Amino acid sequence: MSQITLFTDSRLPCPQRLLLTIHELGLQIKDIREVDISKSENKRLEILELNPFGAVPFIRDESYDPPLMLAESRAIARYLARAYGSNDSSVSLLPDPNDVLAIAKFEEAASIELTSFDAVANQLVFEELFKPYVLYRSGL
Ligand SMILES: N[C@@H](CCC(=O)N[C@@H](CS)C(=O)NCC(=O)O)C(=O)O
Repeated sequence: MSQITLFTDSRLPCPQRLLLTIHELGLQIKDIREVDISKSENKRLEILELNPFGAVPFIRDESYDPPLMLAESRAIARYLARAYGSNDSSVSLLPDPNDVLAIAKFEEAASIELTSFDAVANQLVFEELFKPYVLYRSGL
């Protein structure tokens, strides 16, 4: 069991990106705190004190003193893979740190995901799924 608290709204794309990593690592999260974005819980003072960006996901890892506070789903995913994943490069989620070619291809894929895929897919999911859901819930 890790010493990690995950602050998330599990319905949303950035948190799901991280949940996928957690699932792939088989990592046990000590505490999962759901922060309901549709109720603006991410803008509450106690959340802003932990993450001034007021966005999810973010983590607190109490394996350290002081605890590590980390935001940004991709940064958290890479941290978890490095800190809690296997060192065996045949199963690791990250490239072998000594293999420059593997690192180059990993960085290429990561950049494509960020700039070409997510830039479009995130907007599409918001317009097609999240916005109608919020409008439906508010009776509009
Ligand atoms: N680039 C960040 C973005 C975090 C982010 O924008 N999260 C969204 C959910 S997908 C959020 O919390 N939006 C509410 C807000 O920013 O007010 C990541 O990958 O974690």
